[in-house]
Amino acid sequence: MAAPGENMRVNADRLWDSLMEMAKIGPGVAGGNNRQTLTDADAEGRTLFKRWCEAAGMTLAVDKMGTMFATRPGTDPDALPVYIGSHLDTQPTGGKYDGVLGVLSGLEVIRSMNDLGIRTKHPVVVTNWTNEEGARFAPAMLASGVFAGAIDLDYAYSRKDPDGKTFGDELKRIGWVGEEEVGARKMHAYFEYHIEQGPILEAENRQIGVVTHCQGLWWLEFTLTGREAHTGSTPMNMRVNAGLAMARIVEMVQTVAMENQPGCVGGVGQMFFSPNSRNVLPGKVVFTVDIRSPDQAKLDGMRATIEARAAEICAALGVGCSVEAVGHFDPVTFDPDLVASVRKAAEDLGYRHMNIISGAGHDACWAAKVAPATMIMCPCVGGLSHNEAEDISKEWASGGADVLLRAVVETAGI
Ligand code: HGY
Ligand code: MN
Ligand code: MN
Ligand code: MN
Repeated sequence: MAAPGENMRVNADRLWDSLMEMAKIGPGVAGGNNRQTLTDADAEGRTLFKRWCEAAGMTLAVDKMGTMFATRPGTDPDALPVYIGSHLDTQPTGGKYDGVLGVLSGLEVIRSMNDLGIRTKHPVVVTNWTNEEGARFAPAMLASGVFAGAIDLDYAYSRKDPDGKTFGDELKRIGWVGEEEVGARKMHAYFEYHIEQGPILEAENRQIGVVTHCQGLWWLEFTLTGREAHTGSTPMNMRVNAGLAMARIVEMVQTVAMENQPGCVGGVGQMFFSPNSRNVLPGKVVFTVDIRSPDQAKLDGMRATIEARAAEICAALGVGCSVEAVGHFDPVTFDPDLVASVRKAAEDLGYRHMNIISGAGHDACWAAKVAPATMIMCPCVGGLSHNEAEDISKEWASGGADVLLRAVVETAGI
């Protein structure tokens, strides 16, 4: 048995096989996955993960948000656990690795510690957070937000999907409402391993991203009120056109993000027209603006500018305008000691690495509010994610998991 610290690596083939096995559940239409939160496919993936965790000697607990915590005991039962977490839910046209890599690499760390005969002082817990994506129920990182005390449990249960189904009803329907109070657990440390979902690591030919920060975000849900009217017979000067207002706001968001370069992004990914008929001017348009920046002042400044300009655009068109912040967290600085343990592990393994700021949001962002937390990243092909063509190599996958194994063992202590 290799003692800890020598040739201590995960089993790359076993990790890859588990990723490919999980990818069979909730397949997409173009090689990726559609395993949206609280669907039957999500339930199937949870059951598979539970079976794998129990086979690795872990015991499972579930909290009232359905988050799964699989525990491997430590030699000191009083020591706070070291957590490894991410998510098994996917976008509707998601890839096979976003979130899943982090959960199954956590399982692989346990499997590898079993193989290597490593007994850590602190227990180690592998976590599958419910509804990280926020695609079906906004906001993203919902369960970890409740865990961190930033989001109210009842509010989370009330969130509705586009079909009007509530989070609470769907969680009950799939049979994954746990007993545990959300946030009752205390963490010694939290690690999340994730694909970069951007182009930097691949472009810089680095295998490991040492994640020092994560940018903050606002999700602003706009509801515009126009007047339903015939698209053919209504004169142009008589229209109260919510669709036109929406188009001008989308363009304005792009302008504001570009005015705030470097380091800001903004865009719109979801919109609903009502009545959504080809020859009826919309009476109501609902859409979500997603803006992000690692700079707190720029992030909040963009929000203020966008809301002010949107009000002007709507006033000029006689369109009603209301906006609700349905998602938010401030820019995150990860724990310097844990960041150093990730960097040291990459150096000991001889993996090319670099510091990086996470462009995407993660459950680690909420975990960092209640415990020392950090992240590890690997490249993804072309920086592409939230696309069924999302792709990584087996080497990239296991390289980050090797770093995770070493950083967790160092932090959990022997
Ligand atoms: O929105 C995000 O950044 C994450 O992918 N849910
Ligand atoms: Mn993710
Ligand atoms: Mn995602
Ligand atoms: Mn804030």
